[in-house]
Amino acid sequence: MKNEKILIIGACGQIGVELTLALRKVYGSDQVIATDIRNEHPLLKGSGPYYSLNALDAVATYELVKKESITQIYLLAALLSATGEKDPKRTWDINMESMLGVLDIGVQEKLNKIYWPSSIAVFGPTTPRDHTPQQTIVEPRTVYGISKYAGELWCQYYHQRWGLDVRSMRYPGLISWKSEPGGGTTDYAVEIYIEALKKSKYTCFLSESTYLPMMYMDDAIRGTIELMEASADKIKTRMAYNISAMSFSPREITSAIQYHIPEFKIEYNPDFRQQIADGWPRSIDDRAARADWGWQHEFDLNRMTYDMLKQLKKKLQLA
Ligand code: VAH
Repeated sequence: MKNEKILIIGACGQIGVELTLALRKVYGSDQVIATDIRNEHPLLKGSGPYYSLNALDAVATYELVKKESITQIYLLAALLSATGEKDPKRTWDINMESMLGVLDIGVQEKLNKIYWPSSIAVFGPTTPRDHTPQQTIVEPRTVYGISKYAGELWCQYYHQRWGLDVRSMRYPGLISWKSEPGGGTTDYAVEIYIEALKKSKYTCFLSESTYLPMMYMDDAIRGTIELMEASADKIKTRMAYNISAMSFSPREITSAIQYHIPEFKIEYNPDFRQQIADGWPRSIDDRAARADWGWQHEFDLNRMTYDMLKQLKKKLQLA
C-alpha cells in the first residue's frame, strides 16, 4: 500500500463520495480522511474516518493536517455554476478562500501533492466552441468559471513560486448514479435517467440541441487518480488539463435512453441555465492529457446509458 495519508475536503459531494471510495480502495480505508461541512454521506458510513470540516476554516484544516500527518489534500468543496449565480460573492469566497488556505498549508507543511478540480466552465462564449484547445481565449461568464480560472492561475503560481505539486483538470459535465449532482448546469444529464426510470418522462431545462462535453463518473475518478499518480515529470502544465470523453445533446441522450425505455418522453423548458450552457464548449481537445500522462476515456454514451439504467434500477429498487 502506498505510504500516503490523504485528506479529502468536500467528500460528500457528487465527485467527493466516489473519489473517497476509490481512494480508499487504492490506499486503504484508514489512509483516507473524509471531511465535509455536511453530515457523512450514507455511502461513506463505515468505509473509513470522517470528520465534520468547513473548507473555509483554515485553522481547523491545519490542525487536522497536523493531527493526521496528512501528505496529500484533495479539495473538492465548491459552489457550481448554477448555484453560484444565485450568490456570486459567496461563491467567490467559498471557491477561492478554501483553495488559497489549502495551498498555503501545502507550502507550509511541504505536502506531497494537492488536487484541486477545475472545469470546462472556465471557457466562455468567446472561446472556440468545437475541440476547444488546451490554451485558448478564456473569458468565463459565470462566477464559478471565474473562480475556477483564477484558481488555476493560483495553482500555477504556487507551483512556480514554491514548487508545490498541485494538479488539476477541467472536468466536463459528470454523470453518476452513486452520488447526487451538486447544482450544476449539466445536472440534467443525471436527472433524466432517474426520471426516465421513475416516470418515463422528463422536462429538460436545456434545449434539445444543447451540445455539452460530458463524462461518466467512473472515467472521471480513474482519470483523477491517474493524474495524481503520474510522475511529476509527465505533468507539463500546472494550469488544469482539458479532459474529455464525449459530447451529446438532450436529444441524443433521450434517444440512448429510449433504446432501453421506448415509452420515455421528454419536454423542453429552458431556464437560466441555457445561457450558461450556450457560453460553454461543445467539445474539448484533450490531446495534451492523452499525450502527457496517458489519459483515455472508456465510456461512451451508449455504454454509460446501459450502466446508469442498470445501476439506478437497483438503487431505486425498481429492478
Ligand atoms: C456544472 N457540473 O454544471 C458542473 C461542471 C462543466 C460543468 O463544472 O457547473
